[in-house]
Amino acid sequence: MGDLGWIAYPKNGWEEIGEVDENYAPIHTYQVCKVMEQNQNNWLLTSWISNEGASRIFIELKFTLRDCNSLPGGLGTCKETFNMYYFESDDEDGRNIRENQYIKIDTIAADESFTELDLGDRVMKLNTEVRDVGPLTKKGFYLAFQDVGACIALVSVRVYYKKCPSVIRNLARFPDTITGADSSQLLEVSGVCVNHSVTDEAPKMHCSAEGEWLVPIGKCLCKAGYEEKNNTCQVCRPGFFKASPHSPSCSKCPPHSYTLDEASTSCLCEEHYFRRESDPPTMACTTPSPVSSVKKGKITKNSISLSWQEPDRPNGIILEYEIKYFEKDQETSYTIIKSKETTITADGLKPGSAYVFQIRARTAAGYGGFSRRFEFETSPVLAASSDQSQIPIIVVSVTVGVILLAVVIGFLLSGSCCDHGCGWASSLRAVAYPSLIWRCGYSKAKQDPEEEKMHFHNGHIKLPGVRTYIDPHTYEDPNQAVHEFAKEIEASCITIERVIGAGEFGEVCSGRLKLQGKREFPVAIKTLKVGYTEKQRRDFLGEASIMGQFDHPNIIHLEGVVTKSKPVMIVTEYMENGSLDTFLKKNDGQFTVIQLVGMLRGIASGMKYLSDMGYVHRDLAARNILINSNLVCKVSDFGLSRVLEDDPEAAYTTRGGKIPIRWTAPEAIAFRKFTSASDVWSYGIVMWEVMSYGERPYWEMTNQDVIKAVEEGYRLPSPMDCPAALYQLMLDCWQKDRNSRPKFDEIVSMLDKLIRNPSSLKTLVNASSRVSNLLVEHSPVGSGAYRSVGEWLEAIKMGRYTEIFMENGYSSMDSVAQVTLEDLRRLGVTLVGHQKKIMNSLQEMKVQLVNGMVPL
Ligand code: ACK
Repeated sequence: MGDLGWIAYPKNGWEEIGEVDENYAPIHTYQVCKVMEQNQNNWLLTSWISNEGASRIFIELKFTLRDCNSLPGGLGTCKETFNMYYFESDDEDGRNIRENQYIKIDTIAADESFTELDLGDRVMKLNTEVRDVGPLTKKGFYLAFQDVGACIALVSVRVYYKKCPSVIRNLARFPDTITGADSSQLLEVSGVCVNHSVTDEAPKMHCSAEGEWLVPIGKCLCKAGYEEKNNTCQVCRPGFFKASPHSPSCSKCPPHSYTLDEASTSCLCEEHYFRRESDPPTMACTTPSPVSSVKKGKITKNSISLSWQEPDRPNGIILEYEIKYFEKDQETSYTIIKSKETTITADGLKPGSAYVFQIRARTAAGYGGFSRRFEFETSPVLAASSDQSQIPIIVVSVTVGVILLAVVIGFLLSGSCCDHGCGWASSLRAVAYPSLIWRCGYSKAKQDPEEEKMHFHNGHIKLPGVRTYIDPHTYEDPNQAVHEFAKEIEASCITIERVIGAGEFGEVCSGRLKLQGKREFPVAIKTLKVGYTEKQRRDFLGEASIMGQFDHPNIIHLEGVVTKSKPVMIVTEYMENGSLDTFLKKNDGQFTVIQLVGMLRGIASGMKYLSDMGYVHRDLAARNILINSNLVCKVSDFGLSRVLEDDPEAAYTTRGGKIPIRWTAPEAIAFRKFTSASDVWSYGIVMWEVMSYGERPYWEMTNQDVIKAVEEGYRLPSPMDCPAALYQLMLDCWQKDRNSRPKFDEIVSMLDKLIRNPSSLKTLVNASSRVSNLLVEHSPVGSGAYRSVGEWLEAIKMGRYTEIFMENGYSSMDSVAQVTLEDLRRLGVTLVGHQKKIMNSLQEMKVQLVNGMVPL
């Protein structure tokens, strides 16, 4: 409302004028209307506008423009356009710019111009035009509007740039990022791990020219002692712990352990409970098992020999035993002996006395409990002692000697034994590997058990269960991607039975796969024809690298690949009923609505999974859905650039890309904006295909006509006998604004609701609304079969209204097309029967017109 400081010259050109908008709110406008005068050149310069660091800026103009035809005699000099320019400058004193220094942005024309009648009605036909300028190299710029003799009111000029707003993704914070200068440029932005998180793989995302974040790469993980909640890392509460960043969440302390602290990375063992150093922190704390069976050995008058057995569950290697003994009833005075063996001799005892023994074991975790008490008595002193006891001593000495000898020999041999040992180990391995190769089953390049557990991605550890799709293109060596995501199958495990179709790269066959330890089962086998180029091989296997990353009941399951022998093959689960479009065509009208919705639900669920993984399919269509004998639908046909190359439906667009036009969202056709939202559009088309049993979307219309019709707001009509709720869902998927389309998870829940409540599917789209749905937004009625309004009204026996129509400005079929029921009432067509007749006829005419494009 204030003084904008804009400059108009010449002074009698553009004028600043107070106006009111359609709601009678005051607005300022700049107006010029020198339509009657020759040689107009009126300039309006804005003040300096800072570009705030953006290198591409957008200018949205709102203006009205007077229709030259509506000006009496003004046609000679009247113009219906004006020009917009800009001039870059680092500061505000670039005002004295010569006209020829300005750079032209565009000539601006109106989509809608207004006539006198509109003015009388105070209806402003506001035009909105957006232009963009870039790359900008200075700090700011001026805009200029040049009028050359039009009647314009400039109502608003909005100057803005686009940015990808600050966001947290995969626990990394990405800053506000101004989009690049080029309209197709993606800016790679590095993320910073949120508090208490650490880098797993350097997090990156791409800021598109549209201000959208695309293609997240890498991620952060909450560090040990913290877990992920709502995009933040929250501390583990006392009693909980998280040992490593790779553990998904805080876990309760294992049995017999505790922690009183927050952010614990492990729990302490309760008193008398232990954990070995090598035990993982997830393991419960335990006590070593007590020694139970103690037997007496030789007893003399001064000594007692004992032996016992190692406990059944020692909870680790027993390092030594502790033997406590004392004379019965003299517990306060006891002796402790430590022994690594399971035998001891307690000597120096009193003859004929009872002794109590208790034994406990020690492991790395500490001592276990003492055994129960064992009581033994020494021999009494005999009057005449014999020296028989010497004999056992000699026997024992000989035995010990033999054992010692054995130990020494063993020790001497042990140096070379190690070599033997390693030799044996490696030769054992050498034996094991060939046997692995020859056995039918999966062989992996890496057999290291660590690597079985850990998943390596580009040198970074990736835990199983991380659910982000990795583009095989990110691998320098595509073969690495295949072997990372697909298992290698021995060709000898596959029996090919029949050719069932032709793929782009070679035949598709059915057959059987027999893996070791598994029953033979049917599979589909895609083959790569001989004489392929390296690129074809890469593209062919690219599909396996993608498919191998998915694990979902509604995504076709990859069994593995054959790459070590020829032909190169991709082996997937077998889907008895083949592709969905063919199957539905073959079984036209054979299924209940619930069965069809069940199929749609499956597809939506598979797509939800893919979109959660960050995978955009780009070629979702019934022909790319496979269906098995249980009518379970699975999304298939994954590829890279290839996706659109091998689809016979894909056509070249003016920009050179190949796109399956009928299934593709307008923004993807127009500027290759493929997102999960464009997949949702395609999903809507698949819904339509399913509900019409494999009918071809838009029938025989040409691709060009489809693009045009969709752009003009036309949408496919409801399939016959289609539940209204499903058709509404299709229309939602076909919203022009991709952000207004439902997300796949919403589609799944919506279909689930319908399945749970089948009566909601009873309301069908009736025939008349089916037809009217062909017409959305600006339907171009007017060039129909009737040459005049009179002829039309006569034909439907409503000729009596001709005069009223003409008097009220409905003189052409074009204007008649806009007539509403309200208008009819206003015109005095009050009989309901007549209103119906006129409205129905109008509708029929529109349908006939549209029929040219979209036959019913
Ligand atoms: O309609 P269809 O019988 O189903 O013909 C095509 C053909 O191969 C070429 O793609 C069929 N097909 C592809 N993958 C599979 C599969 N996993 N199970 C069964 N048939 C398949 C598809």
